[in-house]
Amino acid sequence: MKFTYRVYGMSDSGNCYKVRLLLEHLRAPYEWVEIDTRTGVTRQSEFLAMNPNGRVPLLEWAPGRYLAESNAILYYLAEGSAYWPDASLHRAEALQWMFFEQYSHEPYIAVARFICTLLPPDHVRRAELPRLLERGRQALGVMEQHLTRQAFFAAGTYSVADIALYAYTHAAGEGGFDLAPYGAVRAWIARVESQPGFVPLRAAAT
Ligand SMILES: N[C@@H](CCC(=O)N[C@@H](CS)C(=O)NCC(=O)O)C(=O)O
Repeated sequence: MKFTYRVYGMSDSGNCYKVRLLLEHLRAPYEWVEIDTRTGVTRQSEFLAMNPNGRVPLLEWAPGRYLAESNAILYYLAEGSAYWPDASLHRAEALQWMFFEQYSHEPYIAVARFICTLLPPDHVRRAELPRLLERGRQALGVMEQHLTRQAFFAAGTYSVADIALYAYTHAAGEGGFDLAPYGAVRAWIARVESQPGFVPLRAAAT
């Protein structure tokens, strides 16, 4: 019998949502194991045995075999599907935007959202917000520039690069970002949300 993918993830996390969104697009069966990272469970030995880096999402792709890092999981699941481009240059473009997401986008937009939504209003980490907002706006500006010329991030067609960037961009308002000045980004968000199999961030996990 074929093994059903098991995803260890936190429903409210954009990194975990990326994996769920792709699995829904692919209509692939999967089991979702809800992990509340705030309890410290990802830093306990049982979880560290599965992912020594102590983070979700984590994909169990075969019994006892695990893959971490949201964008690596996207690549693994998308290969051979319409969500991973065919041409090598287009695959490289997808990777370019997935690395951009992890280095120039997620560390600012996701972290601002984390501080605003999960930490108490008087938390000392609020002091980080001005810098996070400045850097996050730079990332949104780069996306805006690209999206004024192309409908999607790699090869002009919807791919895992869009899934990786959509996860935290559409929720940027929760981190204090105003998307109003980014018209091309907002139009792209609407295009992503009209893709077959799309599910919103807060849909009940299966
Ligand atoms: N680069 C990783 C980031 C994963 C990550 O930071 N996960 C957070 C939830 S969004 C987490 O597990 N935090 C728990 C912890 O750091 O203890 C990815 O893209 O998967």
